Amino acid sequence: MRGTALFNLKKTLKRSRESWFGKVKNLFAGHKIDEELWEELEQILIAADVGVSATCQIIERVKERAEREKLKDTGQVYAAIKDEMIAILTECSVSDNDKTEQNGNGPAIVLVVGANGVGKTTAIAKLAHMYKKEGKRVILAAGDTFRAAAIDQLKIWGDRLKIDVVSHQPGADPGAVVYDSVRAATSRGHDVLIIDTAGRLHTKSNLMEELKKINRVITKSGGTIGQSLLVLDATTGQNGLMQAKHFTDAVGVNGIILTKLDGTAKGGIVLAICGELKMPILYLGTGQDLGDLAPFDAKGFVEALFAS
Ligand SMILES: Nc1nc2c(ncn2[C@@H]2O[C@H](COP(=O)(O)OP(=O)(O)OP(=O)(O)O)[C@@H](O)[C@H]2O)c(=O)[nH]1
Ligand SMILES: [Mg+2]
Repeated sequence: MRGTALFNLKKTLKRSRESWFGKVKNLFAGHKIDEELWEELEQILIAADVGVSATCQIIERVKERAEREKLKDTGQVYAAIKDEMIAILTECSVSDNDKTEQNGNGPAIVLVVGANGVGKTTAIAKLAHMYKKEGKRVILAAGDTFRAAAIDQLKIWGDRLKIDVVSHQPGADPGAVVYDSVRAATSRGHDVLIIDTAGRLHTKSNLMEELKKINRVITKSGGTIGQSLLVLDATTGQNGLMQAKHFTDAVGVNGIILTKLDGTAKGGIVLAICGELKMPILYLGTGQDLGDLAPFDAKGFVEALFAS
């Protein structure tokens, strides 16, 4: 991970480190390796939002390794905890997380879904900014037609970034917006099309049906989804994991953007996502500005979580 990115992540994870992960280091200072140590470690990890599944996985793996390698020194066990966390995060990550290669003549399509208020529209602006800096021609689709303000919000980002936004009137069929955006992106030769979607409709089942329909419309209009990204808000902790299942069933999510990591002491949620959802985290949202999006890197993340 590059120097500044690591520095920003260290800053972002300050609260998680001070509240929880710093305690792991203290726990090992002057403690012998016994059952009490494992129990205290378990309590800290659960409180840090690591989740039951990932916590058990970490402890089992470290215990096994401590026995196999006959580790006596608590410093070695402490290092093993970090190694196993990196291993868990690496196992659920993907080596090639850039699926924004174009599809024939059409654009690479990125569909962004998630519950209301988690940070979808902001994440779309950040992604658009990132792709633009890479020299890609980006276009946005205002697929959240449920709230008039949602369309305006995306248009404001479009103006700021000097990027086209395809939109219809509030209350219009999102499928029609998506259809037009795929056609527009194809005929105007855009490289990447990013589609915003609603986070809330009258009922949850309406929302899931709408997302399924958007999926079908993309195929009908000649496009293929490169990435379906689920946005989760780190401050909602374990509740976010419950939401994930509905979205996964509706659109077959292939990666996660975890936002608002700067606003929580529960950075451990990253391990819970990997442990329970087995889905790769592709980006971290670390603030409200355009540059506050960090590509996820397992080693850099764990280093920042335990940094002194
Ligand atoms: N601190 C912080 N705030 C964020 C981050 N990402 C988004 N936000 C803020 O969260 C709020 C909601 O963000 P939106 O992007 O509007 O969320 P959304 O998912 O599009 O919301 P709906 O369209 O209502 O479903 C805004 O005030 C954003 O500035 C982040 O990484 N860090
Ligand atoms: Mg939005």
